[in-house]
Amino acid sequence: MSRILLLNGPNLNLLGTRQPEIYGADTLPQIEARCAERAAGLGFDLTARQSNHEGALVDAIHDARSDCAGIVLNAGAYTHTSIALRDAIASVALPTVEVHLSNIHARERFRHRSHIAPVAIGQISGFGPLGYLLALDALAAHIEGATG
Ligand code: DHK
Repeated sequence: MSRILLLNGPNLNLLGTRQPEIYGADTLPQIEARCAERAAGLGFDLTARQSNHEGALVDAIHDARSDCAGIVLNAGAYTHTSIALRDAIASVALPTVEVHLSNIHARERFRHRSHIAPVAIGQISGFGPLGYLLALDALAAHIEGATG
């Protein structure tokens, strides 16, 4: 079975207690479990990883080359700052869907720019944890379309 990497960046390990008025009440393990179920329904295995460290996220993206058909990425604040993550996505050339729990375009100006968006196949922002499931649906459809 093909595999998808679900990769979450800094501070997303604190979901559930972190600013719930912005990021919701669900914990990351709960979101990951729902994503694993959704992926299985779509015919994919899921690897879920989280790191607060930019280099570890780059390494996870590189590792995905060996066994993943695509990536769902919430890079957290690195979305707005990290050319290294953008280059990693471009380098592995795996279809990547960018996800944000909050609507980054309705928030502070510094969150409006994403370095990931130009190398992603699309961006889902503002739908809370549902966004991860929408991203899996979109990625699976893309992969199936790409492979025929
Ligand atoms: C998560 C973060 O940690 C922020 O730094 C981003 C994103 C938004 C989210 O909405 O999931 O700006």
